[in-house]
Amino acid sequence: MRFSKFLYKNTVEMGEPNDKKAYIGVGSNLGDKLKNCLTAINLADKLPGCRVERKSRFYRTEPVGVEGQDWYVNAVISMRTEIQARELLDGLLAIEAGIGRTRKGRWESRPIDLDILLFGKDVVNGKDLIIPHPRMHLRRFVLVPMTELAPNLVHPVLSKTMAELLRGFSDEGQRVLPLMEV
Ligand code: A4P
Ligand code: MG
Repeated sequence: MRFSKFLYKNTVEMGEPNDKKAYIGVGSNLGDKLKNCLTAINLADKLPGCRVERKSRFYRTEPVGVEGQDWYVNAVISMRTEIQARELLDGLLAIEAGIGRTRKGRWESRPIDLDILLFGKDVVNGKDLIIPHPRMHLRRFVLVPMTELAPNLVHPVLSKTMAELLRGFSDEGQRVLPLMEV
């Protein structure tokens, strides 16, 4: 019995290189925010080689790092994906453009923002792509939904679980409230 379990585990691991679990941060603070998020999640599920597995609740979140912006709607989804992180980023950028996002300035209000938070245990430090997302551990609007989905998941650089990263984090200036309508 023990032996067959061992064999099974190895078989699963051998099949994994092309199939990673990615976590994507979804956010909107312009237009019909919830609808924009739902549309983006639907389209992410249709990207070639990608399947959305789970989604967190939606949250109303205080804008972080910007003055005078409307509150955001934020969520996190997990997906299984057979494509490379770079291809996934291109797919997410195309979804953002399709929902009407244009880029004028950094951290401007946007109908949709899709960030790759984690891509398996990969650590990427490219010019256009950094994984884990370099600010995810500083943001309650990411850590609250991440902890809801995967409290024991370990951040591959900081070596702390999502629940540990969230613990003791003050909500001052970073309020995150469940969106009751969903
Ligand atoms: N890029 C590099 N790494 C990644 C990654 N892991 N995932 C590059 C996605 N993109 C990544 O992003 C600029 C470029 O970052 C991309 O073209 C890609 O090549 P962007 O989405 O155009 O710009 P941005 O979102 O304005 O900048 P950035 O730095 O991604 O901002 P953040 O960190 O996403 O912060 N407050 C609340 N409550 N909720 C929010 O969702 N979001 C922001 C934006 C600020 N405050 C917020 C929220
Ligand atoms: Mg972004």
